[in-house]
Amino acid sequence: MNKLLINSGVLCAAILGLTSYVGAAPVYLNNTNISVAVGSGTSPGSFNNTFSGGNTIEKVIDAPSATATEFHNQNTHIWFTADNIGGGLELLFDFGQEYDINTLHFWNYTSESYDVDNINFTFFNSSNTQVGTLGVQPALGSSPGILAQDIVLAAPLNVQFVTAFLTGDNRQVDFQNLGFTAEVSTPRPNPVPEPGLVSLLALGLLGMLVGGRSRLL
Ligand SMILES: [Ca+2]
Ligand SMILES: [Ca+2]
Repeated sequence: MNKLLINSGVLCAAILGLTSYVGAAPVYLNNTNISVAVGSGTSPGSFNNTFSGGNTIEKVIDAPSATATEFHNQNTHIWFTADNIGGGLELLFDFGQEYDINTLHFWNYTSESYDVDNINFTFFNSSNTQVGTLGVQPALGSSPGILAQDIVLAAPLNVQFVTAFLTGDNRQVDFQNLGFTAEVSTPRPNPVPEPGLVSLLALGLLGMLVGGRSRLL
């Protein structure tokens, strides 16, 4: 076989190896891959029947997908009533690793009398360094089947921990789920090619030069 052809093959293989590094696919984060807890920043108030019947705060992240429909009942929703205006519920999310958030999903209650009116988010990376904040005034939930409102975000990146403070203008905080679609963060800056690949590429280039010269001779 022609030496130039062989060396071109080696070169192509090396280039393919370098360019095969691609970002991870977006995933919906729920109770199968993240955790949620009630934060100590929660105001004095009542959880009403949120925890009755053995239910836990995991009800916040139990939607199977971002497009899931949820119906309002004692086993699906969270209902917190703050003692004072301005008081609210604090939730702490732990993603287990850093993600770049693409979309925020929120399944709100269906009427103004109990729905969530404002959410203040604070985002932190794996070192617990703050990487962003966001204020959201969510829409009312659809009825009777409650679908998520999707809020597309260009950032934040490299998020592992999220704090969300949810309030209602009338002290009521009632909703079904809070979710995120995100991609596992890639190391930044872009990773350096492995030494083996660099050597292979150099070898391919050298081979092409030698091969080209021998054809000229
Ligand atoms: Ca739920
Ligand atoms: Ca309201």
